Amino acid sequence: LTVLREEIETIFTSLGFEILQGPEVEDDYHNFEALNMPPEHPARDMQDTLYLDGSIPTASDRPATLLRTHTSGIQIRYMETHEPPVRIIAPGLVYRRDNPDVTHSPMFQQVEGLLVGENVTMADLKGTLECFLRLLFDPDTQVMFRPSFFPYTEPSAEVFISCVFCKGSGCSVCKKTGWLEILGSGMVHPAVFDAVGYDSERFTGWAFGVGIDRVAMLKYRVEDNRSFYDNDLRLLEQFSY
Ligand code: 2U9
Repeated sequence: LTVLREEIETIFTSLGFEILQGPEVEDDYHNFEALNMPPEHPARDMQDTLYLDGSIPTASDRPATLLRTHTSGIQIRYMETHEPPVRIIAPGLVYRRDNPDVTHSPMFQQVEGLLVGENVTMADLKGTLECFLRLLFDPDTQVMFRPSFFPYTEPSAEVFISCVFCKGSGCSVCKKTGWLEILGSGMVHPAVFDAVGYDSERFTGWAFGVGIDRVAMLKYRVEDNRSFYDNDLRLLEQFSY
C-alpha cells in the first residue's frame, strides 16, 4: 500500500499537484457538513461512521468528533485558507463501520484529488484521470465514465477501466462485463464552494476519490485485502521498498 501510494503521489506531483495530509480524527463540519451532507444525511448514521468520545451526531451541546470516513476534510481546510487555483491530492487512512471480509475493511487507504480554477471543465477531469490510470496500469487501458451520485459533486461519475485480467473480453473478476470500477469523481458541488467562501459563479473544479487497497488488489493480484494488514513477510518481501 505504501509502494502504491507513493507511485500515485509521484504521478500527481509530476502533473503539478501538491500532496497534503490532515487529521484522522475529524470534526463533523469538515467530514460532512462542508461537503453538502446535512445532519439527516444517511452517511452520517452511527451504523456507518465511527464516532468518538461517545459523541453522537444528534447531541447539539458539542460538535461530534469522529474517525474520518474520507480524506475530504483536508481539501476543505486547504480551501478555507487558500484562494484558487488549487491542485492538491490528499492521501491517508480512512475509517468506516464495516465488518472485515475479503473486500471490506474498517480501515483503508484513500487518495483524493481536487483541482479548482476558472474555466475548469469535466473534460479536464476526464483527461487527467485517463492519463493517471494509463500511467498506473497498462498504457493501453480503456477508461469509461458512467453517471453516478455523490453529495459533494454534481455531475458525478464512476470510473471504470478495462479489466486488468481479461483485457475486456470478460472473466470472473469483472463478472463478464469487461470493466472494473476503480474510482469515483465529479465536478465539485457549488454548495462546497459556498461553505469555504469561494465564488461558485466564478470558479469550477473537479474531484476524485480512490480506495487504494482495492487498486492494490487488482494491480498486484492480491485476493484478500486483509493480507495488507497481516504483516506476513512472505507477502511483504515480494515488494521492494
Ligand atoms: C472536496 C470535494 C469533493 C471526492 C470524491 C469520490 C467521488 C468517491 C470513493 C472511492 C472509493 C470513496 O474510497 S472509496 O470508498 N470516493 O467515489 N470521492 S468524488 O470528492 C470531493 C472531495 C473533496 C472538497
